[in-house]
Amino acid sequence: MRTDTGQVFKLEDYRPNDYLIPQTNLTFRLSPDATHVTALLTVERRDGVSVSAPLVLDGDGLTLKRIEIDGKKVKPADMLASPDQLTIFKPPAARRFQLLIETELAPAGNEALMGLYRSSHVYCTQCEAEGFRRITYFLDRPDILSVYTVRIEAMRDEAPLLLSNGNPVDKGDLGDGWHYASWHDPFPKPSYLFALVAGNLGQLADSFVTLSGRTVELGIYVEPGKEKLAGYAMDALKRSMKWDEEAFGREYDLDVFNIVAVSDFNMGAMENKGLNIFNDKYVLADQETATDADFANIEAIIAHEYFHNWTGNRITCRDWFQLCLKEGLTVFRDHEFSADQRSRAVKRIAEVRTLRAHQFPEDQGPLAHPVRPRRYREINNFYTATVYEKGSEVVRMIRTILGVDAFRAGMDLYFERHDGDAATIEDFIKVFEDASGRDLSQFALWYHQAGTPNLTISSTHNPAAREFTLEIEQSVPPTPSESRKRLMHIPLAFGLIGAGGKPVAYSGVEGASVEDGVIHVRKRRHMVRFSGVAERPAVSLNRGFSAPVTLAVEQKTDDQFFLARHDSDAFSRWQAFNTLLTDALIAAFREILGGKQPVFAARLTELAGSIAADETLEPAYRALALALPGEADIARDIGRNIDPDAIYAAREALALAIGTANRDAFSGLYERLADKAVFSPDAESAGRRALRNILLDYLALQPGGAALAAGHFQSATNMTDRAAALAVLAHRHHGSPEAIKALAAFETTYGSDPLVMDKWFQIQASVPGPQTVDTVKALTSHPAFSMGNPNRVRSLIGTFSSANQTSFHRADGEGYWFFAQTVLEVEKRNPQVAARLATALRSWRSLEPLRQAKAREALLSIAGAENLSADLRDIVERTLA
Ligand code: 0A1
Ligand code: ZN
Repeated sequence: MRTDTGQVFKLEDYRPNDYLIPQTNLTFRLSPDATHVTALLTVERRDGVSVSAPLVLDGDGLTLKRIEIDGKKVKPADMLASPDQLTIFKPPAARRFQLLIETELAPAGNEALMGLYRSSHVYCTQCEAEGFRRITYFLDRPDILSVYTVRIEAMRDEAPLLLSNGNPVDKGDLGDGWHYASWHDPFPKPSYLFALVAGNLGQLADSFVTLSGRTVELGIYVEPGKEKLAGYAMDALKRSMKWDEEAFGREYDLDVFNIVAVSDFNMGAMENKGLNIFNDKYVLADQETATDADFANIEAIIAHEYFHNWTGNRITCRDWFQLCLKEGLTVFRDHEFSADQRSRAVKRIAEVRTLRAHQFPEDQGPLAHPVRPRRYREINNFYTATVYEKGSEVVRMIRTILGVDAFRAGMDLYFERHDGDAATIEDFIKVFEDASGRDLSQFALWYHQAGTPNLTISSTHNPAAREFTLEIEQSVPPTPSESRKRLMHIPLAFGLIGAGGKPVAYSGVEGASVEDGVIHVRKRRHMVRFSGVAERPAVSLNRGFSAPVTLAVEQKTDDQFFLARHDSDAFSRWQAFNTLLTDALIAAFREILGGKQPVFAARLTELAGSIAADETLEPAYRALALALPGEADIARDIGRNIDPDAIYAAREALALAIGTANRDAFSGLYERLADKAVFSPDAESAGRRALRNILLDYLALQPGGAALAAGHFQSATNMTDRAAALAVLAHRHHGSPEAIKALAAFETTYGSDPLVMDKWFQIQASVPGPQTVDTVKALTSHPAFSMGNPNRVRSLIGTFSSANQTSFHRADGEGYWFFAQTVLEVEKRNPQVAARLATALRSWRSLEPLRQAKAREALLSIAGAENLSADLRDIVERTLA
């Protein structure tokens, strides 16, 4: 485990290395405890660099076995080799030389899952961000692009399949039960994109003919016997390849494209050139074992990794500060893909909900950082919602500002100008400036400045002057190490809506530049005057969520109700209803704290009923509208002095009120939505299931609810319905005979399927109430649970700490204590997963004082542990700072 050195990496310190490595030849002789890696590197001194410049290579826990330069052994006096670094004091005077390095690794004991490791006896690698240095000494940084040739030798029994990046070039027998395969990747790439897989895996094969008529062989490799479960992923891959040709003009460039699913993986998946490695959760699916959400995630992640081939691989990042260059852009691309494959409006609402749930709290807490950070201690901790999700929103805003055509011209220029480069955010912004002639310098602050901007907006109408005025004021809150903020360029899409939901025309506008329904907010304060407006319109603001900001709008409740029924922008219509729900929940929270029973306006519960019944709206949209804001969302809107129990009570009260007011209608609709057709994972069928399942959640609080949910569970023909019913029983009827029976039946049926058991862990870890701390503790001893498997840890401990407000934040602090101990236990094996878990405590300062004190003690107990990893120390210290 890499312990903290206290070193801080700074963007301003970037400089190219003195050396390049244009070619890398690797030979792996695989064995679980003593794999030998021979790296033959062509090293080249950069022009202008002194011949006396030492060559300093990165390592991480390496054992050096042999080192030669141009075929001659390097003398001990001419070098310094530690597990974490290799220095050659005086490399040869010739500009180019050959450096041979042999290292020995023990993949079977690698529980950090970085570098070369084993997952269920399959050898695999994970090199982003700095895992390659756990394989051999190298210039392990993204601006060192090298052409790789890889030879893998293994026992044929143990590893009949041998894969690496690029195209296969050779294979054969070596005698004594050994065999080999060689791969060559003609595209120069950084070391973080290197990959190797060796093992016994089943294959699903297919092919794709590209735009220019080349045939690409496609392979998805999974645990033998599970090939059929990769069918949806394969279909998603082919759709992704086609879409990237149509939407971005991007064609695939190798003869083969392989995907391997492994069951131990730190993240979702990895875009290694020509050999994507996936967490099997994002590959394996059928109706029996996967939910509609799983299918949608598979489609999105397959697309994401595939799209990286151009945005990440062909054009990579100069350094890790530029991570958003590939991630924000690729998330934007996968969002657009999903929007085209599914319902655009529903997709947008879901994206915004995710952004608010994950990125807003990050941006508003101690871990806030710019989309392009300027410093880091541990880069693994910067694979964040800010870099990914906000990074995607920034790209979306560029498109909004430029318009679709100029945006596409900018993207074309990006691919043309930077193919083969390790590029920067400045390069990216420049292509859009050059393609459109616009000045994006103020806009670029979105990359450089942390924090969620706020817009305070009020309106006035002067009927005599036929003038409607919007007063808009921007502010950006201070964030760690950035107390003073500069004014941003915020593209605010809007609509003025009159009676009947028709757009209101205006004859002129002044006070801000307004183009195509977008107000360009650039100053601290704008008075935007619309002339020729006879009647007071309702204003629909931040349509389509055109900017990732918070709004404080002074708006009449009547207008909100009006917008929730009539806004022609689907996102804003959803937003209007969601705002009404949030306002009602916050009011109820205050009533509960004051010892009162909350009462909800009849027109709110009626509106919920009419949205549910509105056949002009797609079912998936109605399901999203009926999903009450989550407890954490409500907490974020309240802001401080949070009492999670009171929030929970407020939310339950509203769910009960809506269900009670609409019982018969919900019940009738629930019956009508029962799916009689053959199962299909398509978005439309999934939408009907989503609506029916949310209705079940409301009806479960009504008389006969437990029996209804139990019936739903028993008659379910797919995992979406089964898991939804199980969650309803476990959450709404905790401890009831129906819940106990269903949990046991589920365990019996799926006990040997780890991915399905993850759902069982998740459902139990999210049961509200103080008792769940004990349930989760007990489940850590369940035979299907393992502290060494990231999916299991995330399902049980991650769900408990980030999706169970009343239990994790138990008033006596027991949730925090258990959590702190568990984080330290996970850290011994896997520091990266532990550090990510620990972020669950990032909003501790918004809790009420007693919980705040207990959360702080738990954080301090982690911080005080000995030999903390760089990963965990970085998170905990920033959280406490
Ligand atoms: N580049 C991947 C994310 C990723 C990052 C680090 C990993 O190793 C620990 C794995 C994957 C993506 O964006 O999908
Ligand atoms: Zn990515």
